[in-house]
Amino acid sequence: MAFQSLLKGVKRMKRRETIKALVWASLATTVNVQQARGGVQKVVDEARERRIKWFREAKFGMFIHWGLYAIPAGIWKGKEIPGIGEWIMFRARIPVKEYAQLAKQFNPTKFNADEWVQLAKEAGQRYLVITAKHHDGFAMYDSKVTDYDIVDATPFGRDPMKELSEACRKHGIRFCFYYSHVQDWHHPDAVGNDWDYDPSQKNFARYWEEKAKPQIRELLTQYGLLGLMWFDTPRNISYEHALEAVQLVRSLQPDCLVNGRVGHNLGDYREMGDNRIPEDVVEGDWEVPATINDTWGYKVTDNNWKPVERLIFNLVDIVSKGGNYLLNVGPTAEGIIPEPSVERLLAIGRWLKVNGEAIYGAGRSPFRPVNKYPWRCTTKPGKLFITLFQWTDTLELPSISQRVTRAYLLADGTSLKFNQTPEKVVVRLPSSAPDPIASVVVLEIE
Ligand code: FHN
Repeated sequence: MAFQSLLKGVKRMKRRETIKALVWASLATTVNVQQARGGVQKVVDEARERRIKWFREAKFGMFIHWGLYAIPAGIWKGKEIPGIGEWIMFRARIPVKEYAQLAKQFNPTKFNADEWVQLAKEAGQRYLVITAKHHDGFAMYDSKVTDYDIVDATPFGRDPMKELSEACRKHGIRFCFYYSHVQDWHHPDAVGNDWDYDPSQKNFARYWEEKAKPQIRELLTQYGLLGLMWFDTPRNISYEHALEAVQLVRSLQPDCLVNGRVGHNLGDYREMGDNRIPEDVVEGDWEVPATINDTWGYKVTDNNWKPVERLIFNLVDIVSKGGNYLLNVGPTAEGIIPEPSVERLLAIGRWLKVNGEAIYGAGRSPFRPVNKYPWRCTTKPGKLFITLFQWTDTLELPSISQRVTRAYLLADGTSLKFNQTPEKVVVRLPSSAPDPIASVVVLEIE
């Protein structure tokens, strides 16, 4: 009996020792894993820092929504379909077979890649993101995965993405693709189309393997180096699928950025809501995709064009809060960018030619909340750029801790008198503004 209890005691002790050892071992492993994780994290962060550099500098990009939806341009069977133009198939519940017929008419003979890219260049846009495939599922490039693409299914027969990628390279613009990875109203297993296909019969993994992944691979291997892959409407994508999309990009083009809408916070930067400019400074890297009128894809009845004053304000506002402005054009089925968009983009470009120093590579405003002030401030080492949208005779800024050494107009270098006290800085302005829309005052600080 005594021997048995002794044995039990020894066993109990051994068990306790074993548990203790395990706990230590696990702690030791935790430490190692953490160290390893730290190391991996550092490598991951460094790679991202390298990738994102151009994006931080660029600030302003051209978004292009172009697809079969440009043919109906918002009108189906004589009726105007409410909402954004590229959603016409969904909004009018157009059967796949009927919508696919549009391809036979798609012949954008006026398309000229060089002209589009030159417009972006003149507008001061540094990157161009175009819909390789929107939610309608039609590939606007030569896809081997399906015949439902611009080269195989239209009389046009050319690959506009090839032409655009070459024009971008020629003009020094970063070429980027939009790809609708979750919604595809043409594929029976993808998300979105519940009028042709029964949602309960869908097998998303099948769509993912046979269309989405191979097409993403094509885009990353057939058009040279891409600036970024712009995914959209992640909906209920699983973590694994979103991760797979990112890994696919990383494995084929390690320097290609991935936008936030890939899902599960796995992108390189955050995508704000459409046309949603935050109220104040937002840390980290982000972008606002925005329209010039109210649609992305061409819609003949949408003439609600934002004035150029508003577009320039938006650009400066977004940059002062730390983001990028991705401004959309919706070309017609003939391949023409609507004139009101062209006029506005050229006007922004003219403004940027004079005032670009306040935008490209510029940092956030130190004056917060940003929306409290009628002007916007952007920054570079040793410089504050104050963009004024209403001209006054004196500009009054809140207290600046560094000493201001000089003030001048960015447009022509005219020196400005100023007075700095611990409470404020007051700058005297000339009687007329150098620019009727927005003028920049530069303060040099110690
Ligand atoms: O559904 C799309 C829409 O058509 C358009 O492409 C925009 C652009 O940001 N993204 C989705 C809605 O957020």
